[in-house]
Amino acid sequence: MIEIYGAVASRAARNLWMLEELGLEYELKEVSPGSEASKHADYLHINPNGKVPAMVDGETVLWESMAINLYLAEKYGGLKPQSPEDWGRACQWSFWGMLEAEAHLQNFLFHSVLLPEEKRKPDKVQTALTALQKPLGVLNEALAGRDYLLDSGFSVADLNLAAIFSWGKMARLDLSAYPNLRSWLNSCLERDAYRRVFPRKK
Ligand SMILES: N[C@@H](CCC(=O)N[C@@H](CS)C(=O)NCC(=O)O)C(=O)O
Repeated sequence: MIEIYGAVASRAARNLWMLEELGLEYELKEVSPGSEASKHADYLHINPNGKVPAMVDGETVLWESMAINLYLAEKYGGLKPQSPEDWGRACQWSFWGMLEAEAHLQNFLFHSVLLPEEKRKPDKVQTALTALQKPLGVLNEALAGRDYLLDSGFSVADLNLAAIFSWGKMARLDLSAYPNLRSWLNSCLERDAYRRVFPRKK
C-alpha cells in the first residue's frame, strides 16, 4: 500500500488529495512538520531533507509534493496529461506555482492567520500581497475562457496549483480582481476528493 509521510496540515495534503482522486489505497504515516520524528534518522532515510511529505510505494521512495503527484498520475493513470505537450504544461504550472507563488502565499497565510497574533508581521503580509499580484494576474489570464489548465479537463496540473492557491483561500485573500482564478479555485476545492481530505466544518 502507498504510504504518505506527513500531516493533513502540511503539503502532504496535496498528495492525499491526489490519492483520493485516484481512488488508491494509502496510509498516512503521521509525521508533523518540524517534529523530532521528522529529523530522526529513520525518517531522514526516507526524506534526507527532514521535511514532509514523502511517499513510499513499494520500492519507490519519493519526496517533493509536486513530484509525488506527477509520479502518481503517470504510474496510476489518473488525472494524467494526455500528451507530451500537456505533460510539459503540467510541469510548467506545478514548478511555476512552487517558484513564483508558494512562498508568498505561505507568508501571507502565516502572517495573517496561522501565527499567534503577537508573532504576525503586517509588513510581511503587505510584501507578500504586492509580490502575489503578478502571479495572480498570470494565472487569471491563463484561465480566461476555460475551466481548467489543460484542454482535457481537471488534471494533476490543476490539483497541484489549486493546492498551492488554496492557502490564499484559507487566508481569505481577496481574489475579486481575479475572477477566472477565483471560480477555477472554487471549483477545484469543491471536488469530493478534496473534501474528503478537508471535510467542511460543521
Ligand atoms: N518543496 C517541498 C517543501 C517541503 C516542506 O517545506 N515541508 C514543510 C511542511 S509543509 C516542512 O516539513 N517543514 C518543516 C521544516 O522545514 O523543518 C515539497 O513541496 O514537498
